[in-house]
Amino acid sequence: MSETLSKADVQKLAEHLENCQLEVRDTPKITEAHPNMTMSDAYDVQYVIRERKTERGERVVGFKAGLTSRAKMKQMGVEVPCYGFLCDSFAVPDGGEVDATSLIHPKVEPEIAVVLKHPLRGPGCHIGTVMAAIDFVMPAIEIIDSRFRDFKFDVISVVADNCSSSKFVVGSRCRPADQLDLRTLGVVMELNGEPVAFGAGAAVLGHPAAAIAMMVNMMAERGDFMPVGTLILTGGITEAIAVKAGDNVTLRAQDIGSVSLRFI
Ligand code: OOG
Ligand code: MG
Repeated sequence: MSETLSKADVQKLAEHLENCQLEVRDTPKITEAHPNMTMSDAYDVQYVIRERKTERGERVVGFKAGLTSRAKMKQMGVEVPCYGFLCDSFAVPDGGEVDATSLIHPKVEPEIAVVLKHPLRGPGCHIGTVMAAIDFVMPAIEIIDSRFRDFKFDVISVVADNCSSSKFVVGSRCRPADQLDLRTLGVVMELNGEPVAFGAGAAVLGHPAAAIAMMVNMMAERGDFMPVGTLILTGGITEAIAVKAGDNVTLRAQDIGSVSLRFI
């Protein structure tokens, strides 16, 4: 798909969306003002946001898949999976605190995360290559915070907005992938001690490694790849749950331990 936005418009939209994140304010979805924007334009905007962050000294430590489960697609009304980047500044320590006033309207989602021991490059990346490249698997809670008003967007807007990326926390019990069945690996997410979301790895495109292969092949279209040591969030297994100051969130994952955080 070719681009319809000028370089100046891409820069302007990237600056606008990143400022909404930094200044904790929402915005109407950007396709309202740019109805002809393409997916390629949207990734151009996302990559400029990435450049803006790295130019300020942030490090890209990983990538995330978005909208890879039916539950997420249904909740957001968007049926197309997408990917975004994760910076070191997004990381929250396990058991740590997140200041709810630093976010617009945060939601949490249970995810399976992996770290790579080999680089992954498309095209032609498949589950087998991905499994061979995984060093270990960890439970993760992703905190998403769309910059769009009322969390309402289309796929073009959400890709430009780095797929709502905001914060993430990963567990510290690292298990090699060959000791786990990522399809049947179960997760229970608790909000203030109440179980609120349940699922298993297969909810993510049938197998979390399939989501990674898909991302790698999409990245290849832009000449991008995943280096050794990349952290990957494979996508929300269940619908995302809204949170506010005072909430405690714990994810209990089968065989790979638990991870938690608190909103203050
Ligand atoms: C888009 C990001 C989706 C996931 O895991 O599906 C995502 C959104 O729902 O705001 O991170
Ligand atoms: Mg997610």
